[in-house]
Amino acid sequence: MEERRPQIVDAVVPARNESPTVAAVVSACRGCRYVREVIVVDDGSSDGTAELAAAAGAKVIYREGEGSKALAMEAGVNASDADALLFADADLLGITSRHLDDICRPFMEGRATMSFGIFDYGIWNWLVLRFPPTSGERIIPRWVFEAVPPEKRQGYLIEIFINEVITEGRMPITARVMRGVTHRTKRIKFGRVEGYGRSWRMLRDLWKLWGVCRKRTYWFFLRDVTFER
Ligand SMILES: Nc1nc2c(ncn2[C@@H]2O[C@H](COP(=O)(O)OP(=O)(O)OP(=O)(O)O)[C@@H](O)[C@H]2O)c(=O)[nH]1
Ligand SMILES: [Mg+2]
Repeated sequence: MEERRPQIVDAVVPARNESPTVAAVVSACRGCRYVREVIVVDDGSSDGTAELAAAAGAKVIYREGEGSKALAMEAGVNASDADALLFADADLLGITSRHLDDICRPFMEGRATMSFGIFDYGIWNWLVLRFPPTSGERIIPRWVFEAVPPEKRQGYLIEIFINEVITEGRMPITARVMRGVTHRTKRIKFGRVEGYGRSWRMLRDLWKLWGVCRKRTYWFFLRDVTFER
C-alpha cells in the first residue's frame, strides 16, 4: 500500500488591532498537535498586537499598504511552505488547542478536504450549521487557497470563494461546533455605531455575492458536509 506523506500544517492568523485576544489565539494554535508554526499577519495595528503575538510564540508578518482579511491570509500563505493551512481569527474568545485539534482531525485522517468550526450559538447551532460557512476557523490544503483567483481574494468574502473551490470539486467537508467559543464582535471592538456600520457593510458585501457566486455551491455544500459531534 502506498504510504501517505505526513502533511505539514501551519496556522495563519490575520490580525488587526486584536491585542485583547491575539496571544490566547496564538497559544491555542501552538498547542494544536498538528500545527508546525503559527504565522500572524498584521497590517497597521496600533495596539501592540504584533508584539503580543510574537511574545506568545508566533512568527509575525507585517503587510504594507491597504489591508484586508483576505490579503492578510494570502500574505500568511505566501510566507509558509506548508501542505495545509489552519486559519483562525485573532479575536476568538474561549478557543483552546483541543478545539483546533478537533477541527484538524478529520482533515489529517483524510476524511475531509475542508474542515471548519463554527461559534457556539447554543440552541441555534443546528440552523447555523446549515448555512454555507463564513467561519474563519478552518483547515484546507494549500492548493485550495491558491485555486481562489486573485480577483476573488477580497476582504470578508474570501471564505465564500474557498467554499466554492471545495464544493465545485465535490470534496468532502466536515463541520463542528466549537463548544464555548465566540469572538469579540465589531460592536465590542468599535462601539455600537461604528460596529453596526461595519457589520452592515460586511453583510452588504455578502449580499452582492448573489450575482457572483454559483447558487448550486450551496446544494453541493449541503450534500458534501458531515456534521461531527
Ligand atoms: N491583518 C489584517 N487582519 C484583518 C483585517 N481585517 C480583519 N482582520 C482580521 O481578520 C479576523 C476576522 O475579522 P473580523 O473583523 O473579526 O470579522 P468577522 O469575525 O468575520 O466579523 P464580525 O462577525 O462582525 O466580528 C480578525 O482576526 C481581524 O483582526 C485587515 O485588514 N488586516
Ligand atoms: Mg470576528
